[in-house]
Amino acid sequence: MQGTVIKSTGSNYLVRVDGKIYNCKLKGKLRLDGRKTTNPTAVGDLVDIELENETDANITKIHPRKNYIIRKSLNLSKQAHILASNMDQAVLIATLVSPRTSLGFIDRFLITAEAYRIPAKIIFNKCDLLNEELLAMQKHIIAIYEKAGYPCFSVSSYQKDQIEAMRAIFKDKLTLIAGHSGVGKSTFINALEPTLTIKTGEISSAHAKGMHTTTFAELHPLSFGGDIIDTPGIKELGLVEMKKEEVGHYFPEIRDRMNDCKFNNCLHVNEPKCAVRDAYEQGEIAVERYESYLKILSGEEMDWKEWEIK
Ligand SMILES: Nc1nc2c(ncn2[C@@H]2O[C@H](COP(=O)(O)OP(=O)(O)OP(=O)(O)O)[C@@H](O)[C@H]2O)c(=O)[nH]1
Ligand SMILES: [Mg+2]
Ligand SMILES: [Zn+2]
Repeated sequence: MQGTVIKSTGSNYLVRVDGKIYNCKLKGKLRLDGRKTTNPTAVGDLVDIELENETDANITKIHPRKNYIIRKSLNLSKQAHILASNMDQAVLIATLVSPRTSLGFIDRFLITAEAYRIPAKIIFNKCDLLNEELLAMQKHIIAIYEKAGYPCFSVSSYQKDQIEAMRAIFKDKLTLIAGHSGVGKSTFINALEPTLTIKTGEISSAHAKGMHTTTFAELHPLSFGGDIIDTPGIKELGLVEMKKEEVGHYFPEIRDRMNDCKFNNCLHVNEPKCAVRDAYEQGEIAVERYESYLKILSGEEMDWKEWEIK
């Protein structure tokens, strides 16, 4: 039988086959690219299972992954943790307040998604908490990312009609939901699919940060079609190691223009006849994004090696 891994907690895996869920163990030692992983099987994996009884089974095969995101374990550098696999898209839940998501974090998320070739979207949540000034700021931020080619949305997870309008984005897709702890990932998913009752948490009043309520990634079915993966809050996103010439490839608005630069090794800083600088000076590329690009190019952001590409 073939199924989908919907949750992995250490040595146990939940595998869904036609809506029925089996408690599974992994047979033998399956490895990823000859390298040890803390979880050889991850949420989103397509696997073959052999039944032991009505409720238990063994995973005997992991099918090749369309894509996956690896998170290097912080203490054991050789160990890797696969966060999720086989995604159709990745959606970042961001908030301007309670907690605040920085533009740098959004950029690192988008670069990661570009590196994995996973289409990305951004949903700004908790818009019910925004005053006029913050609403104007959000409008400005949304314009930055839409100009770069990323679809952006503004919602409150407490507004039923707004969340219902979001369903079209998720229909028939396998979506990874990511974002800081406390931005409302689980709350949003519960609102999107009211049959779900995922545990949600409070925001600490002292620091306006989340409490890391969700501790394991879990795939939830959507009754209108598709699946959604809720993940634990991410504090920081490390960047993949990349050469200077590669950085521009992970910014769609730079990637789309770099073939028109005079020099094919153009880094779009101060080279003559640079199509990217020209576009930037014409206002076609957002100042914030270009500055973010320069920052990463200069190596300021290059220390983050927690995440890796596949
Ligand atoms: N005002 C407001 N509060 C919200 C909204 N969405 C979520 N919250 C609140 O934010 C808090 C955190 O929500 P969660 O859904 O647990 O956040 P999370 O992103 O899943 O957090 P982790 O599981 O820790 O990563 C809860 O108290 C929610 O009620 C919203 O749109 N507006
Ligand atoms: Mg959560
Ligand atoms: Zn250039």
